Amino acid sequence: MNQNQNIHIIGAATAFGQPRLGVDLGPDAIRYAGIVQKLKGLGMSVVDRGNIRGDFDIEAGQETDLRDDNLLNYGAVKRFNTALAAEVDGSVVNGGFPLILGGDHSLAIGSLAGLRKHYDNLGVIWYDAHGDLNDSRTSPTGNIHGMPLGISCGFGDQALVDLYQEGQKVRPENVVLIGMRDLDEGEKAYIKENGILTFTMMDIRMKGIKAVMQEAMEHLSDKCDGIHLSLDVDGLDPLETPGTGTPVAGGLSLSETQLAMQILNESGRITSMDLVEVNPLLDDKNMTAEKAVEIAACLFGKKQL
Ligand code: B3U
Ligand code: MN
Ligand code: MN
Repeated sequence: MNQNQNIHIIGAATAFGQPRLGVDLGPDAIRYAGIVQKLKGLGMSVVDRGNIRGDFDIEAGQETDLRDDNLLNYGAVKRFNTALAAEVDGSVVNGGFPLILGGDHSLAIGSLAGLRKHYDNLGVIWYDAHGDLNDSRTSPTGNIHGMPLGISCGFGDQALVDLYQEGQKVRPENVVLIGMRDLDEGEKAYIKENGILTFTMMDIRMKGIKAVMQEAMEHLSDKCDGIHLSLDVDGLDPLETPGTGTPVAGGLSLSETQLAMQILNESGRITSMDLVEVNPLLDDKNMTAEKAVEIAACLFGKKQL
């Protein structure tokens, strides 16, 4: 990581991509857990650009382009992400490292759309229990937080695919999935058809997280002009990060995640990050937000003793 980099914290206070209230409080929970002080303590320059909310009341219920009822809160997700994309774009224009705090994972539609303006071959590391590769036909829930990576790869509702800038934002061959243990049938088919490099929890148990992260970076380093880390705290085991809406047992430990972040830091190649799905209303004494701060600190150079 470039030590001179100016971190721009962007609070993406959205819960529209899923049904559980409180994930929109995630950015503030992570602030209360001390993210700004922690990153400044590592010598980073940090600017908190506040929260994106968006003005959703005025047009609520007046969607004209929704032809599909398995895309819940469609209009709100679309408007929120358009605002977020502009903010992320502006951050990069101003020389920042966008650190987007969520909020549910539908926010990655906006962060990747904003980043697309600056990268022709953006790599994406998707650290998550889930693939988030559904579209409205394959989704078992209609929750858009299960779809952002598919949408960003150009698969799904056309207006969401075309959000902020027309077309695909990320090529599937530039994506690496890490921590997978809850994939829907349609997602498995999409991964296979597109040859997405995927590390399930079983792969991680067999190879170790160090080898997995090295393989991920080897896959992306030469061909990508930037690498975005999209980290869903449900990638970790729910014993570590209970404050999240769709916990799945058998996940990564905090120490594996610390090591993964250290390897990414040492690569010097990560150019932006989403840190998502922290829900303080489901948490135990804000411990999930505290873990989120620790994860970010390791990405920005904190070393274990
Ligand atoms: N794959 C399921 C569950 C899910 C996806 N992302 C989260 N949960 N967080 C779905 O709803 O698409
Ligand atoms: Mn996710
Ligand atoms: Mn997830």
